[in-house]
Amino acid sequence: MKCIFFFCIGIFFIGMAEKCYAAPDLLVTSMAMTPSSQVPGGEVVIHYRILNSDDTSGTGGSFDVAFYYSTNSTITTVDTRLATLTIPELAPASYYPSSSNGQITLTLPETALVGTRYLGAIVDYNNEITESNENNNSRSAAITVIPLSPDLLVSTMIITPSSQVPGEEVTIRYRILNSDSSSATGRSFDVAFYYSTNSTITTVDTQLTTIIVPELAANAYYPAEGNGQITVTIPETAIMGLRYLGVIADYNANIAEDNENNNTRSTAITIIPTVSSPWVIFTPVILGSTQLEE
Ligand SMILES: [Ca+2]
Ligand SMILES: [Ca+2]
Ligand SMILES: [Ca+2]
Ligand SMILES: [Ca+2]
Repeated sequence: MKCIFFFCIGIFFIGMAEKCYAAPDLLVTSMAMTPSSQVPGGEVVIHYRILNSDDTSGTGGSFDVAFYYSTNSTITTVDTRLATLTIPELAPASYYPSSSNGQITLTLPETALVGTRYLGAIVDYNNEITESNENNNSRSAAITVIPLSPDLLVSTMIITPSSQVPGEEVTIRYRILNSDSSSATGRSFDVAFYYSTNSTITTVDTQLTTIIVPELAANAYYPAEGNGQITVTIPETAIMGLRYLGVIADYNANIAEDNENNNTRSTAITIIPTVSSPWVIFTPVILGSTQLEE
């Protein structure tokens, strides 16, 4: 009997508390994204909608919603926060935006792991609004994180002069392109320059020099403006006639690409004999030095 009494008293006070303590209740009613798969560092548009579901209490002021990247579907404030938005005061039983979904563009972390991951929102993440229910404020949706797939090309290769003797220098003007429209390279990579007896350049040709190219965004060139320029020396052993200099982007295969078979470019160069006989050049020098010694 005593127990029933206290139970009834308890119910009475809970009922009183609910009546006296009217409060808003914020929810995220919509959380969708386009595209549904994206590479690390890529952009995703979130379509969201926020509701104050309480029939009688407004929020009394603006509040914030935060958007997160998470490796699981439960979004908490320890997940990776990507953006925040301030939402204006919401009247009882009203939505933001009032008539359709809102949109916000998020950038996936560069470190996002390939596979099924989650983007989510927490309304009033910093708890500025006291609500009748604080445990229904988050919502998440799955996204497939896909691997980066840049495509490197050598878009320009010009040699000056177009003929040279063995052991002398030529200037190569070059330009490197990441031709993929959505994937950055994610890191720097190496480009090598070669001498070859034929127009097909491979890593077994004679490597002349290498350069490091910084990370390239989607559809980005290196250099960003104009051509790069590098000086190389024709091997002393180069054979007279039509030979080739070439470039291989990512020659040491550090970047996984959509197409690994379009990374080379070559340009012909004519290897010419030394203009004058060594005797003509060196004989006076030898004579001169001999005379000085006397
Ligand atoms: Ca709530
Ligand atoms: Ca709250
Ligand atoms: Ca390529
Ligand atoms: Ca590659």
